[in-house]
Amino acid sequence: MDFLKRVWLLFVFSVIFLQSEAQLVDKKATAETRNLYANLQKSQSKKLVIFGHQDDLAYGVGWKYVDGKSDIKEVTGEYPGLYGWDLAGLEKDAAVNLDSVPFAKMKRYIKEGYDRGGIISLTWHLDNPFTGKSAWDPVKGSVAAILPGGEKHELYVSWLNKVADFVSQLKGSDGKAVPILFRPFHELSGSWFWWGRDLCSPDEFKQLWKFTVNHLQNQRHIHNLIYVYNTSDFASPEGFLERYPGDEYADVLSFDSYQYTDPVKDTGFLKNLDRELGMLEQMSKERHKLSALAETGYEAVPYASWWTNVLDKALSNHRLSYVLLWRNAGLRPNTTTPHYYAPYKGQISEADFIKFYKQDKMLFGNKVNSLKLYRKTK
Ligand code: BMA
Repeated sequence: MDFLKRVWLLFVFSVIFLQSEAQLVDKKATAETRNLYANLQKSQSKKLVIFGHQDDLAYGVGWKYVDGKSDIKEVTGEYPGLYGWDLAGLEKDAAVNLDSVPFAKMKRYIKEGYDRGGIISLTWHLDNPFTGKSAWDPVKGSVAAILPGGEKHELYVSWLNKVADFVSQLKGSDGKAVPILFRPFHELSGSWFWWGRDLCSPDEFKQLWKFTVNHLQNQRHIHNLIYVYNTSDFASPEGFLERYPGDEYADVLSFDSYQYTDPVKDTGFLKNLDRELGMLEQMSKERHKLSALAETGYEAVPYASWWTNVLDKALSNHRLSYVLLWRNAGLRPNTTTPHYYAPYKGQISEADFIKFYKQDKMLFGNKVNSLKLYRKTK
């Protein structure tokens, strides 16, 4: 082989190699964060799916703040593989988040989850800095007001700094910064939160996202975050990507989708979820990103075989790194119907959930622990 041919082949191989290597948004990410991302790319490519649950260790149906307790553990014998938490309230220096979880306890639960080898994800239903009301205050102009030069920009920066402080305090027993799947401005294609689709332009949204990432990384030197882009239900790749800030600003592509109708009479949810997961898989593959179903569920799971007859039927056709079920709040103040998305001991879908859990491809706490996600693997 002559010299030029060798140089050419070397060039071609390095291009292929570089493209197949998954790159994080944060080029200074900690070793544990990089390892987690690389290991999740591997488990996703093997069609393994990690099971997650919001607020799992804090409370469940009929109980609150009992050390070691978890509805998922009571039903399956194992903790979930991923634990979701929400930061809303931090911005106003509250001691508890919007669902009454004390931040001091949350820090401890995050440490416990990480020490067990599990994954942590964080959302932030932050108040509207423009109006001072809740996240569910869809007022046009709110995003514009917090961009650089906007009248509430400094206020937003001061809130973001509180998130940076919190996140930098999350350490495992090994003293390492706990890697976090950070999913800010979630369900961005809906219009129920102030950062939603009808309330700002795609360009304003992208500016907000980029500012947030750059500030955390470059001003606050936070290097344990994996950035999760998240829409609500979507009809096309174009719709999903309308507000996508670009491959250099997102590590995970995800969406949220809930069942609202009776699945026995209406198969719409299953068909739609299957279709969305297909589009997501394709978009993630093209960009070497992770995909996730970042929130799902059927409130109070009134259909006994929902897990195998609905959720699993959609999941099993696709590659995705994790699925997270929303919180088991039980009865909320001033309501008559219980609010929960995962079974508890005695719930009607318990037996079916156990079947779902027993599948090789579903990863709960023990299997996730054995994957050693924070270590470098070959
Ligand atoms: C919603 C409900 C609310 C909760 C909010 C943020 O879906 O669960 O009760 O306050 O999420 O966690």
